[in-house]
Amino acid sequence: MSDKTITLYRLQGCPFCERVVRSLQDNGVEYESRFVEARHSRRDAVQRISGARTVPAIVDENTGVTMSESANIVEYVEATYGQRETEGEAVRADGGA
Ligand SMILES: N[C@@H](CCC(=O)N[C@@H](CS)C(=O)NCC(=O)O)C(=O)O
Repeated sequence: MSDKTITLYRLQGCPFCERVVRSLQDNGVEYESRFVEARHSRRDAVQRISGARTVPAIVDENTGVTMSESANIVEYVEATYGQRETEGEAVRADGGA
């Protein structure tokens, strides 16, 4: 669960972005999408936040983390917000208290 905003910079039809979307959804993480310019050269907003023009990129205000690269983002989301499933039952992060 997250209190502050996670922003996902993404592009319509981008398979790497969809992979991150799936990971956020699977882990019940709320996020805001920011769709970037299709033209690489016009992605100044992304470059300002991550240093690269590639999407996906996320900014997590909960942790202060900004990162690119879908595989790294998925790993980060699972490590930070991951929920385990045992015998078909979701294990709550707070232990069910
Ligand atoms: N290795 C990157 C690849 C991401 C990627 O190629 N994204 C495309 C959009 S689907 C992009 O932003 N291309 C422009 C660029 O590579 O600078 C990842 O897994 O996130």
